Amino acid sequence: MKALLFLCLITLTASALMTDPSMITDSWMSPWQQWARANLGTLTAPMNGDSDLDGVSDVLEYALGTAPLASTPQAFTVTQNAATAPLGFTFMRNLTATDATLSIEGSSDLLTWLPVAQAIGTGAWSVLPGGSIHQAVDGTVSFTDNVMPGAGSRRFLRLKIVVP
Ligand SMILES: [Ca+2]
Repeated sequence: MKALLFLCLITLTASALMTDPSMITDSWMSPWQQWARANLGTLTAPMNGDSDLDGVSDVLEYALGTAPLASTPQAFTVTQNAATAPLGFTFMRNLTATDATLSIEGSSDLLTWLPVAQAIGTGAWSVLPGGSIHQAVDGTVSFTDNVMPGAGSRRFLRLKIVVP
């Protein structure tokens, strides 16, 4: 009799899970899915979507901690103290995006990109010999390249986000 009672409980629990999405606990979802459910109302939001049509993809909004349903006109602040000073930029890192890998890459021609700094999950930034980076406690990241712009040369930086 006790075994039969146990099986009935399992059946009821499974039935409740299939019909009530609120029964899905956060521990079953990836950090991206938790964020998407809380901010976009769905677990299946496409990462490359742009729910607020501000030009910042939803996965980038996730990694930067910006609101995906309210326009974020400028997610980055470019820093360059003088025309001959190294290029840099500042942005906010979402410290709860534990499944995101952030990579800063540099290029001189927009064709070949080389990594200059990377942070995986909540880990610290690893910086290749290509710049300096500082992350404040609130997640504000300030990166400064070490490539000095010269006459006729160009330098581009980008932030690449990878979420599994
Ligand atoms: Ca957006």
